[in-house]
Amino acid sequence: MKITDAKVFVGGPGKNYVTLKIMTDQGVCGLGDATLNNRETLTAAYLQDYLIPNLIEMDPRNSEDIWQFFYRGAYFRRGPIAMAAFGAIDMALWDIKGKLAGMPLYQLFGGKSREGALVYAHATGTDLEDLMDSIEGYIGQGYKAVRVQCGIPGMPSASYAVPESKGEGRHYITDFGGIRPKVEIWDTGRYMRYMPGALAEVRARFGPELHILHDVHHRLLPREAAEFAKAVEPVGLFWLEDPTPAEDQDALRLLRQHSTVPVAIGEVFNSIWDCNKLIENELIDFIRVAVTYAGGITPVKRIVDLAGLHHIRTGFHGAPSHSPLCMAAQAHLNAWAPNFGIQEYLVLDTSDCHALFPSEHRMENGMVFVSDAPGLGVEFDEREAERYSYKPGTHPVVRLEDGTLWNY
Ligand code: CS2
Ligand code: MG
Repeated sequence: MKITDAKVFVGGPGKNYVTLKIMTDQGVCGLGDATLNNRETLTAAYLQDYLIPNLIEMDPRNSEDIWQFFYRGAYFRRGPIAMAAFGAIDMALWDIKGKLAGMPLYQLFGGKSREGALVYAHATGTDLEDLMDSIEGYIGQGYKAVRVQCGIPGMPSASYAVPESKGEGRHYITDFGGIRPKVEIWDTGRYMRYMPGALAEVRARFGPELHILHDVHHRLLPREAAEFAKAVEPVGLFWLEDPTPAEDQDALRLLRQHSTVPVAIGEVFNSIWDCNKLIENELIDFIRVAVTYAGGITPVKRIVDLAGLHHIRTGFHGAPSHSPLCMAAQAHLNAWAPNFGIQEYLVLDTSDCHALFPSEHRMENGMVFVSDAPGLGVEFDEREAERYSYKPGTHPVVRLEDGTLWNY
């Protein structure tokens, strides 16, 4: 069996999805996601200029060897662009494997450990009352878990994931006004003084059953993160996400010594080497890698297994950063993983998105139910794709009030 061709598409409804389609001499095709938020043309170029020409003639069934060939063959290791491009190939090869076997991917991993997988939505508000309305809306739709973020009084500009006007509902991070980022101003003191009380009010309003998550987006230093974790302990968070900068695998030690708040980290990690110490030292409770950025199903399954040995559960990244293909790969892992925790879920439900990526994966009452179709269980409508093209966009950048650049 041989790979005969592969194509890359960039574009989508409100997003620049980077979609890879691998064709074989037996008529079976595979799909994969290489969407790297706000740097989408780069993964597409890596695929087109180097990886696809090497893929032609390879046997698509040897997904492990192909992954090793590209990873080791690059010599310069890791990095989000390379890993997202390898991730798309790996996903597509698993898709082909599933179609050849006539089985959904979760069957190839070991079958289902659960029927539905718990998901969380993003509730946001310009202020606390606006946030409460947003949470109520999600509870009304059947969600059992919400990530909560709100504006902070006196903060010089909107904070991470906070909409600019009231009742805006969903907040999309990417600004499609070009590639020059807007600047947000951040004040750690204001955040530290306000947010623990705000989270306590959310708990008081919605009672003990609701799973409440909160994302710090890497903005605190290790000592500040430890103080913040202690302050929010009475809230009973499901998790505190990215309290510290992600590069430093020792940064969570102090927090761990002072608090039992569950910690989630990993949406920016590209490999097992970014989180092996966090996992082995049991400094976290949830690992948040995404199948795309972390190099595909093959390496992510290894991370999930390592995490399982250390009582760490999954909480895969699922921001609008990822296409329904990545979300499908994660839906199959979520159905199987003995150490599944929760899934962030913000993608599969828009009608334009569904028209571009038709599938039987479905969301109901705050749970995702995986499709039983062979492979990933997602199609790609190439005629529908003609409606879209690449649009430059960017995240904001963050500065302190004196101008110092900070972590977005
Ligand atoms: C976030 C992301 O979903 C999350 O938890 O932290 O929205 C993140 O900001 C984006 O993926 C950045 O591209
Ligand atoms: Mg996050």
